[in-house]
Amino acid sequence: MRRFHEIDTGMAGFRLWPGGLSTPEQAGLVEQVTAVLETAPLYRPVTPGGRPFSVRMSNLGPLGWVSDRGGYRYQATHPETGAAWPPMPERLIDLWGDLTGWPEPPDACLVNLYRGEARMGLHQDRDEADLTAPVLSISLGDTAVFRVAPAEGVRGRAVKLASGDICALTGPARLARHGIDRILAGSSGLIPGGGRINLTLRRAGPGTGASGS
Ligand code: MD6
Ligand code: FE
Repeated sequence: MRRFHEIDTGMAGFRLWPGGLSTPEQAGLVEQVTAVLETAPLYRPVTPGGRPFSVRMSNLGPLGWVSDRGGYRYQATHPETGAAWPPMPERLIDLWGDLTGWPEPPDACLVNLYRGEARMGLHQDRDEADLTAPVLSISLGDTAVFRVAPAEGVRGRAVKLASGDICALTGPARLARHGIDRILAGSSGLIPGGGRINLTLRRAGPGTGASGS
């Protein structure tokens, strides 16, 4: 497992690999993800309350995270095209293994695109079958101000995530509240058209038993 920095957030388990991807690796990943998204176009989901997200989303892999009037869930198909999500690039599956050491491969990769004023409110990731499996997050393009808070009503700590940085929520921090306060527009030229792409890798479906779940 590659060495990481443990960031003090009031809960153990927030791991950061600053510059986890080299500039050529970042560019390659953006190119690969952009190409594969031609068959799974980015769309703007709505919250269960009917409010549109400011972030545009799509997914790669067997399962994809979706939100609509029916709630939050994972499903195998794109809500607008009805097609299966495209496969996850092999590079991402390898990164998950190297960085998390989790015995099962990721089965979901959420793609978030932030442009302009897009942000993401504080939330917990808890739609996965096994809440002990880590969540691995890759930042590409403009720097994000990521907020992590150990509990409700606590402001928590802001951590800047620059292009190529990789972080993970593991252990006690797996259920930390977190969100994106804002994007520092123009801080990177990596994404054609500007903005930030975040790739979040997860083990969403039930495990196979290899991890004891
Ligand atoms: C984002 N990330 O970075 C949103 N969730 O755009 C997340 O919501 C997230 O970065 C779980 C673990 C790591 C994350
Ligand atoms: Fe999250």
